[in-house]
Order: sequence, then structure tokens, then C-alpha cells
Amino acid sequence: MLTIQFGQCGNQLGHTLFSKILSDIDCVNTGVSYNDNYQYSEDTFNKWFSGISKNNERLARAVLVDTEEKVINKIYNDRYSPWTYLTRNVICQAGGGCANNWALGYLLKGRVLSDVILNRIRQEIEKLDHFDGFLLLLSSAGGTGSGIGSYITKLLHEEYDKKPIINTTILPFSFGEVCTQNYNTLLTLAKLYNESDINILIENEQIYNICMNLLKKPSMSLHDMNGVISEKLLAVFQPLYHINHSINSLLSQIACHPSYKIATIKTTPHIPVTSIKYESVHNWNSYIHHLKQTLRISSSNSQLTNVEIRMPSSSLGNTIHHVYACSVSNILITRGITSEQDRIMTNEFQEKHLYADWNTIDWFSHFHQNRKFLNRDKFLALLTNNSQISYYLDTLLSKTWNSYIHSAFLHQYKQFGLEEDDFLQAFAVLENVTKEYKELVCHVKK
Ligand SMILES: Nc1nc2c(ncn2[C@@H]2O[C@H](COP(=O)(O)OP(=O)(O)OP(=O)(O)O)[C@@H](O)[C@H]2O)c(=O)[nH]1
Ligand SMILES: [Mg+2]
Repeated sequence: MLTIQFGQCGNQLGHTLFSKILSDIDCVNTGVSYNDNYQYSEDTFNKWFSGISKNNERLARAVLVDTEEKVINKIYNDRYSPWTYLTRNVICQAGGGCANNWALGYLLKGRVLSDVILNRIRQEIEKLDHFDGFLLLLSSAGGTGSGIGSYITKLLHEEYDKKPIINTTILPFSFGEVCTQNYNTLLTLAKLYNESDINILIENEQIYNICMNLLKKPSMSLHDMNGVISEKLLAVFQPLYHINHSINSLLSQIACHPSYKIATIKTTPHIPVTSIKYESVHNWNSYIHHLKQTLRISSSNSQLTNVEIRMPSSSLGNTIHHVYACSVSNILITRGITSEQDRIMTNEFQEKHLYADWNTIDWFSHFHQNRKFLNRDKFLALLTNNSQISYYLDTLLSKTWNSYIHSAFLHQYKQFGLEEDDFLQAFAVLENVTKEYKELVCHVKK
């Protein structure tokens, strides 16, 4: 995996992600044999790191891109980490930032920086015997991550068309951040839809709610939120047990249809650090049941019933009347120790009526890893491609369209060469994506 971090958000998130990876391999409470843990650590290292520096620090296999120095300097000079970035992979040029403007990033600064970024990427890939894909981290609201991130995704798609490209896009809070955030998000999601294999969408609002409701943080920092996002990503991407779990095989399932290329990651349990050792011991199946409930939609008013930000319950409850989003496919990943008394049963996710009627094979997979993740007895992730996303896209489209018809802020984009037609094309792409997700029809319930 080669991680590429763009802009403030991508770089801060990437920095937390690599720190979490190291915390994970440094855990002592692994629940597995010395040999199994050794294998896990070695696989982790090979996946995320490219070697050891002269000062004996692990070198993240990452390329960092920003147009402002502040964040990059801060993370690059973090001397408390037992790992670091390769100096030549830190690309901070074309200064002054991208002013929360997708067009400035995509049409201007992306072009200025693309040669140097692609050269660094080529050098990293040349060092590898086997290269399994790109992980790009960016936010959609600013200008650097959204604009330069989209532009580089396009170039990677052209140059490495057989290699998987996974984008992780952080979506802004719905109110009160950046006035151009909706345009930037529209343009980013539309561009990435054509250029990447899967876009994993993470809503800052949802992460904030997880921190407040479940982690009970008295005050919230971006660092805490990045911790939760990193756990979600790593629960999916950390090595799995005895399975050839390549990015390609993951993608062939979760992005099995070219019209549906958006995924989200639901995870459980999220527990305050101070309570981890007192965690009431839920069994695997109550957590699996909880994850299934995160796919619920309310039958009455079609609002999402947001189960992920609630505590899992140990009773299975009556779910007869629940209505679930229609999934293209789901991948369940479980990490931790199982026993005869506490076995993992995945029947709840295998029910055909949860899945689109055209999908007749491979709609669900389960992968397991005995080795504990970050000292947790159990941790579960559901990588899911389902119709819930149409609610988010609908809201985004209507807000953005509302600004567009009033021509609000459009001059900021036009000054860098973005035209009305580019906006209209982006609207058309996302409207079509939304329509496809809304029109998913599940197998009939027997
Ligand atoms: N989760 C998370 N969100 C962040 C972080 N930093 C910024 N954001 C979000 O990212 C959006 C702003 O984008 P930035 O990443 O700051 O912008 P940029 O890519 O640096 O682009 P410019 O500054 O415009 O050049 C807002 O929605 C913020 O909430 C972070 O560390 N974590
Ligand atoms: Mg910035």
C-alpha cells in the first residue's frame, strides 16, 4: 500500500493513522502465539512502511502533499514518534494554500506540482516487488486535498490503470465551516467517481457524534476524530488471518459494479479508553447484530436511524419491523479471540433480501483475525456499499444547486478557468449516482 496524504486534513489524518499502526504492532496483549504475532507485525510493517532510517526509525510508505507549510512542518518534525517520513516524500510547494477552492487546486496548483508528486510516487513503487494499491487521504471541503487530490487521482488512474486506487474522503460538517464546501465536495465526489476504484466516505459529523456519544470526550479535537477514523480504516486494512486478503479481492467484492463505487465503514465497539478494561463482555453475535442495525432506515419518514452512535445492546431485540438499506455488497471483518461458547455467526448478513436483486453471487464475505486489534478483546468493522448514501448525496445536491442557481461564489471558480459546463457535468454525475443508489431493489424477502 502507498498512502498519499493531501492538505491539512489528509496529512493530519495520515499522521494519526501511522501512529495507530505502530500502537497496534506494539501492543503486548495480542491474544495469539509469539509466532502469529510476529507474522502480523511483519505483514503490518511490509504493508505500511518502506524501511528503517539511519536513526533507526521506521519509514512510513507515504507521500505528503500540501500547499502550506504549517501542518506538514508540524507532523514532519514530530520527534515523539518512533517512525518518520522520508524527507524527499514531503512535498510542500506552490505556497499560500488553495483558499478552499477546488479549481485553484485542480486547475492550477495540481498541474504545477504533478511532476514532482508523480516522480516520488514512481520512486516508491519501484522499490517494491509487489505493489497492491494506493490509499489517498483528503478532505473534500478545502482546496488542496479536494482539488490537487482529485487531479492526482486522475493522473494515477491514467498511469497505473491496473492498480487499485482507494480514496478516503472526509466530508465536512453540514453547517458553518467553509462557504465553498458544498461546491468543493460536489466537484471532488464527481471527479473521483470516474477516476478511483472506491471512495470511502467519512462524515466528520458522524465521527464527532461517535466521539461525543460513545467515547464521552469532554472536549473534542480533530486529533480525537482522526483517531476514530484511523481505527475504522485499520480495522479494514490491517492484515487478516491466513487469508490472502489482497486489495484487489476486497475491491472485486465491495466495488463489484461500476455504477456503485461508494463505501462507508461502520465499526463497533467504541469505548472510552478508561473503560476498556471494564468493558462489559458482549459476545460476537450481539456486536454483529448491532452492525446489522447500522444498516437500518426508518420506514416512516426515510430518515436514517443512526444506530452506529448508540451503545450496542446485549439483547438481540425484536427487529421484525425494521427496514434495511439495500446493499450492493458487505464485508464483515472481525478481530479478536473466539471460543466454542462465543462463536461468530454471520447469518444475519447473509440474508439475500438485504442485497440488490441483480447481485446473485458474492454479496457478502467475512474475514477474521485472531490477533487482537489495539488491545481490544473484540473489534468489528463492516465495509459496506449500500443505498444509505443517497440521503447524504441528495442533501448535498440540493444545497449546492441552491447556491448555484443564485450564482453564489461562482466567480471564485471561474477566475481559475472552471466553467459553467464543468459544474453542470459534476451535477449530472452525482445526480446519476444518487439515482442509481435510490433505485437499488433488493431480492424479495421470503
Ligand atoms: N477529520 C478531520 N477533518 C479535518 C482535519 N483538518 C481539517 N479537516 C476538515 O477538512 C475541511 C477543510 O479542509 P482542509 O483539509 O483544511 O483543506 P486543505 O486541503 O488543506 O485545502 P486549503 O487549506 O484550502 O488549501 C473541513 O471540513 C475540516 O473540518 C482533520 O485533521 N481531521
Ligand atoms: Mg490547507
